[in-house]
Amino acid sequence: MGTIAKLAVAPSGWPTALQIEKDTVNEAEPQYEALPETLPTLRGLPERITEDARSALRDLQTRLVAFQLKYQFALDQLETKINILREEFEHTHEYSPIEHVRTRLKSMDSLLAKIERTNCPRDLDSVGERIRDIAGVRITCSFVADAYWIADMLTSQPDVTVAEVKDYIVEPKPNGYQSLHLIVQVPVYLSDRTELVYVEVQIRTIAMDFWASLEHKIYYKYEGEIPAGLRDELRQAAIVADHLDRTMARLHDEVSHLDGRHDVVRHQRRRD
Ligand code: 0O2
Repeated sequence: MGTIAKLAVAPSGWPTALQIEKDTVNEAEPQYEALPETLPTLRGLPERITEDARSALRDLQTRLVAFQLKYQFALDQLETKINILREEFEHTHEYSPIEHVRTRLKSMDSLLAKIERTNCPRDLDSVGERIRDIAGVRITCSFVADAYWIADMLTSQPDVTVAEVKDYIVEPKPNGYQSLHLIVQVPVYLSDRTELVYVEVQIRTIAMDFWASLEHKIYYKYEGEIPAGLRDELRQAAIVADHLDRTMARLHDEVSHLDGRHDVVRHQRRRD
């Protein structure tokens, strides 16, 4: 399947924690489905549509695909950067702070919903400037310290510009959500120009990711109106996940004292 066809059917959301088990660990290959019958196409238009209207629609379709493509290219670039960091680190230290990497392009439905919700003007320039999570990368790591370390390694690269940081690890959302969110811009070099493209990078531990995946499902199941009892249980579960992260980090640090290799890694991290 060519890139354009793949883009048109990119999945609407992030893979869930349950799907992660099926994926190959440490591989960042997005999954695409077969081309659906419902894909917007010019073939189904009624005969009476004028040639001018057809040509306008064709032009719109070309511009929309080009718009999506640049986000796919930005994702490809970030994925490559992350894979290089992971492979180089594994080679040097026989250890990687990066457990899983997932990417997604926002589906057209959720993009249109967000345009509506945020009263964004309906031209592609405004959408590209205001809606900054059309392309998303989610990185899962073992320990909280790794999340910051990965963020530092990525954002210290000269062609990655940080536009926004939301640290829901230091300040979790009231519902218990924890994650480190970065909005970065990366240059995409096209045949006749260079475009700076926004990508949302979410970095979180496996425990935070497990919680967020389940909460996301529950949120959609109840269409945003989660019953109070369930909300309380989710908050409790977030506290348990946080406790697990702290315990695992402490145990890891304790064991690291017995393991010179990890000592070097931790020491370097602190120094950086
Ligand atoms: P999806 O399907 O994951 O892409 P907004 O982007 O407008 O919704 P904001 O304030 O601009 O929100 O950005 P923020 O807070 O950084 O959140 C963006 C993304 O973070 C969300 O994208 C979710 O992926 C994730 N997220 C934020 N808060 C929560 C939460 O309480 N629970 C869970 N499970 N995920 C959260 P989308 O577009 O909502 O969804």
